[in-house]
Amino acid sequence: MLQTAPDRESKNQTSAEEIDELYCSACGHLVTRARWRLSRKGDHQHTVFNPAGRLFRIVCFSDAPGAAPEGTPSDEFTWFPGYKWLIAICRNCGRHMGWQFVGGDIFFALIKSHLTDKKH
Ligand code: JPQ
Repeated sequence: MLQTAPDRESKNQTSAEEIDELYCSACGHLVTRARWRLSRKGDHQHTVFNPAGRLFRIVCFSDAPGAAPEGTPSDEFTWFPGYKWLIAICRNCGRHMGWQFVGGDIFFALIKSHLTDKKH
């Protein structure tokens, strides 16, 4: 009998779902999804400095279930006026992934280089 494996079972085919997935670049934990990209202050991506002089390239998402906000909201030097920020860490390995911003709504701004679309 002739048998053909369904496409999805083939190792080097990637599903639309997988392409969407964005993982912690340190541990591979699923952090957010490309389809949850968000524009804030006119752009998805921003280059910002914090008061310690550290430069971050950040990208905005409406949600990031794999990142946990930590501590209490602060409005010190906030990059998004009207929003307070909390540090957001990878729920699996604890790496600093970016920030959760809380204001009229809630969104995440994640450090671009700490995300990868490649599964470990
Ligand atoms: C950002 C920080 C804080 C750290 C402890 C790494 N402005 N906060 C968030 O300065 C800042 C923000 O909106 O970088």
